Amino acid sequence: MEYINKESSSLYNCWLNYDKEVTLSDEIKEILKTIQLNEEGIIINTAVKELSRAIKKLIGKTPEIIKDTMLSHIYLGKLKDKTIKLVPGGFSIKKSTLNQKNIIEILGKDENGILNGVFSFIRAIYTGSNINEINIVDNPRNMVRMINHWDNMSGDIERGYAGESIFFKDNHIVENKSRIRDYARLMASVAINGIVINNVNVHKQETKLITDELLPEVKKIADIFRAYGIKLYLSVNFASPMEIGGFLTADPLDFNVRTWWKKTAENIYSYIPDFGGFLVKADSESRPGPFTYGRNHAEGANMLAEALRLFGGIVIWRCFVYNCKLDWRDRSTDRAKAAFDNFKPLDGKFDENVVLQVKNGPVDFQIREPISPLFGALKQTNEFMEFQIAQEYTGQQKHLCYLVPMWKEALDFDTFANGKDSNVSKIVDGSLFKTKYGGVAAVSNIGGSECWTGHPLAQANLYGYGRLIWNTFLSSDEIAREWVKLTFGAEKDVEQIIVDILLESREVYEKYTCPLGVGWMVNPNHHYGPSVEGYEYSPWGTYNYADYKSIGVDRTVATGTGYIGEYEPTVADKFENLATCPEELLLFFHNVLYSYKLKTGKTVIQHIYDTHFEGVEKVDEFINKWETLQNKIDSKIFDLVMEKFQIQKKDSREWRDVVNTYFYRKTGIDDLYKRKIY
Ligand code: GCW
Repeated sequence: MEYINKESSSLYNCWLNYDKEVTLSDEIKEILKTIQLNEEGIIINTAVKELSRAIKKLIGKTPEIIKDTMLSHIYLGKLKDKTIKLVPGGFSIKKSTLNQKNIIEILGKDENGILNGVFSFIRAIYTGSNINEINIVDNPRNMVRMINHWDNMSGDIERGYAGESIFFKDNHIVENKSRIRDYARLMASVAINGIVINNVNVHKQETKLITDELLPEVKKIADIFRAYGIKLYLSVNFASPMEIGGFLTADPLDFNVRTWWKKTAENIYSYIPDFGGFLVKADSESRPGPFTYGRNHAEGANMLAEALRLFGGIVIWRCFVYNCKLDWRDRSTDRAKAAFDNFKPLDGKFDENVVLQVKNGPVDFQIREPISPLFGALKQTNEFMEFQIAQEYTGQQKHLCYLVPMWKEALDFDTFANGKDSNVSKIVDGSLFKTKYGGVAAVSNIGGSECWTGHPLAQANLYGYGRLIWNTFLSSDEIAREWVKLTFGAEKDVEQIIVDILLESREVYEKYTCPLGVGWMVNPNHHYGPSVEGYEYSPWGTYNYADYKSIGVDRTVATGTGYIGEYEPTVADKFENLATCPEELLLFFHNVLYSYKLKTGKTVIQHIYDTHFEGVEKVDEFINKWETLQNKIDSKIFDLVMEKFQIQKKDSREWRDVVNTYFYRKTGIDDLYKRKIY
């Protein structure tokens, strides 16, 4: 891993970069000199440390920490006032007076709440809020706010685009854990409270993470996380009883197998008393699972749930289950249907401490997908949303793609599962169907690169993810603005330029890549760069059914795969009907002629040509705008972003040319404007 001089690197400090000019009134400066604290606790200690660290930068002096004071001060503690409603992790911040002195109270529902309150207070200062009138009550929307790492013990990260793992190296857990501490701090600052440290594809070495050989080191990571209010979780191999337990079976109904899991859980909790639980990918992409024994997913998950229940742990069972060998010539088969087909019949069959984790779209983290129909279809099962912060299909942290708008769209989507206003956020937070666990998880985009995310602007996705799942009512614009202010400072024109670029970036990426929701036009396996017919599991022809006349996957009930029928009727009708189908998803749901007219009056083929030209022009615009920031922002960030933009410039042209040429040759239809198509 790279050596990093942390204090001086704005790349490394991300949005916790406190070396910025902030104007504070004398009154506030006076308050910041003293912290009053009457409680003890591991997380409270962290809160005090974090607050002191920021204050030192703000007033050039470490605050005094005392039990009792008649002076102006910040008060840190748990909320006692019953009139304010806080949920776990929630907090209130208020300026008031006591004995004629000014005070600011940061009060948490619990220790986590105090830490969240402290980070929120620091954020308020650095984003230029009026601290003289601060008065906040803030509760999380989702109780579980997770990050999933796809880190392997070799040090590689599956779909990692920002360097090597910060947890593992050469099949060991890293010895120097200071970077892990810095990471926990970053995550706690956006209220993440759960982290899975290893890949859902659990290989031989990672299978041992739940054994005495590796648990002493895993414990050290859990200890670091705990101080930041974060629980550690592990991905486990369903076949562990065979791989490390010496069994000949992993059958979930086998008594000895169940006992083995119980003992294993007990042992884990002896090292990590607040261990979060297991994340499981089973019977998917060649991972072992209950199917081998003729058992279903509920039987598999419930076995693990039974082992964890006594200790308060949960099983997070992924729904990314599909048969990658499907024959695409049979038009009734459809990968998009797989999660629903596997899990809908099991609704209500899972134990109380099992959560199903569902990817936002039915296929796989494409730049544009409809919501997975499992949101709404499962009515008696805990359900987490799974997003991907890592940009596997969205430019791999070489291209800029601010993903918050996409996540917001998914969370805001109305499923009509319980009548109108049954939006996805109400399902994943547990409120719509009164399920016990609510939460959101996302695949991490960090690694050992100095700026953590490879592309410095991809930090906005990491930050934005945390902020959005805490408060799903925040807009993409508000989140972008906060991040820019915290990272670059409060200069108005800098803020506007960067916010504009971020907000446009997803559509720009979409323009020069996959049109109208068709998806999958990437190179097989590594998923970077254009290949119109590149779907790796489709040896029988293109995934998107493009021929010389038409393009798109017919997923209608009337003539296609029937996938649309998995939605509630109100939603299904909208998608089924060409006139009401949202056009950005047209080719996800329908196969249409190239001459089909869109609402803009353009034909589909002309839309493809135009958007590909426009996308590339937009990248050039981004570069021009970015150039105006030279000498106005940190030069290392400026240079690194410029370097990435140059890659995006070159590669967006490749996308444009490959896609446009493909369709020009396939259809023989000229571009209306006779632009050069290679
Ligand atoms: O998107 C696919 C990825 C795999 C990944 C899988 C999953 C971890 O290409 O690399 O495996 O999804 O989500 O399990």
